[in-house]
Amino acid sequence: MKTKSLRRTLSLAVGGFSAALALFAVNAQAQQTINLGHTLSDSSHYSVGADAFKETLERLSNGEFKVLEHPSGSLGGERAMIEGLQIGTVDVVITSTGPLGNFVPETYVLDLPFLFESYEQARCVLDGDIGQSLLDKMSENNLVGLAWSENGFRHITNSKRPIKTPKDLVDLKVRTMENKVHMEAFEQMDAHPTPMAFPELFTALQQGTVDGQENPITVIVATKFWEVQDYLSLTGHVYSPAIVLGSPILLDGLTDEQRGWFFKAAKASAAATRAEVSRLERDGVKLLRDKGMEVETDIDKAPFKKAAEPAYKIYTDQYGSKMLDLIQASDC
Ligand code: EAX
Repeated sequence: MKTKSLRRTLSLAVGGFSAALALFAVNAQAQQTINLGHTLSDSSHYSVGADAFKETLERLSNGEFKVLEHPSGSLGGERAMIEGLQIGTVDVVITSTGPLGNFVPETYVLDLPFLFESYEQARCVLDGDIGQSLLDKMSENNLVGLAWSENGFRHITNSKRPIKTPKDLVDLKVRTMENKVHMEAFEQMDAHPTPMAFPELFTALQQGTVDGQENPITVIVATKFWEVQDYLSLTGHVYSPAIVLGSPILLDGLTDEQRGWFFKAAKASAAATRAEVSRLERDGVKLLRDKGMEVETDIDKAPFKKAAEPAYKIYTDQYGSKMLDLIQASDC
């Protein structure tokens, strides 16, 4: 009798233990870590967006997904991270369109200089049918376009001289993104465009491998470029979108509900990033002046636009004018 009850207690205990183990296994299996990468510092507008992505996805999924943020290019430059999405070594990336045209040529249109005149116009186009059709193109190229986010209007910095007209760019070594439309535009302005991944840029400026670079106020602030660049010219020569991209290897394996959480998290990320871009557009220039940069605000954009014009023909000769016409004819 005694033995029997002992056996029963034991078997209950064992049963309870395996139930607990099974539950643990379910939890362990159900909680999936999502690796999110971007190239900017943990104080940047991308990090604000990454935090919003994390908060939203973890909340909507009730902890089923846990997001691990990898800022500062710790997973590589933007081109390398996009490749990572395609082979499944990275799950989510916040990136500029810099290297994106190499994967999805339709996005080159967005890199044309002076395409957009204001944040309102750019956001309106990206939030409408045109932006959606470009996001849809991602899936034809082994990527998932989750949401358009924002980097900002790009301006030129350098260590040599104030830039007021395209002539001031002659013979200046300017780092550009690994993007042929950008390179073409700088070539037309008689600068020496030097394509380079972002994580290499600070050192290249420091060592004088290049004299200058171009990026939005957001990036100039987040990367402390004042430490290696004396002059900033508010050329606003191109609007630089950002995009939240997902890995098809991850997303194709999820349920519709789970995928929906990723899209919502990306939208929340984009909204938070855009708000931070707007804040830095208000406060950033003063901060950069306080840090010692000489800022040229009074830039006549007409000669820059003229100098960039051939880039449009080179683009349309290769990719046609359909996308460009659509953007220029939009109500935005
Ligand atoms: O996406 O490469 C660049 O200059 C980008 O603007 C930067 O990585 C943020």
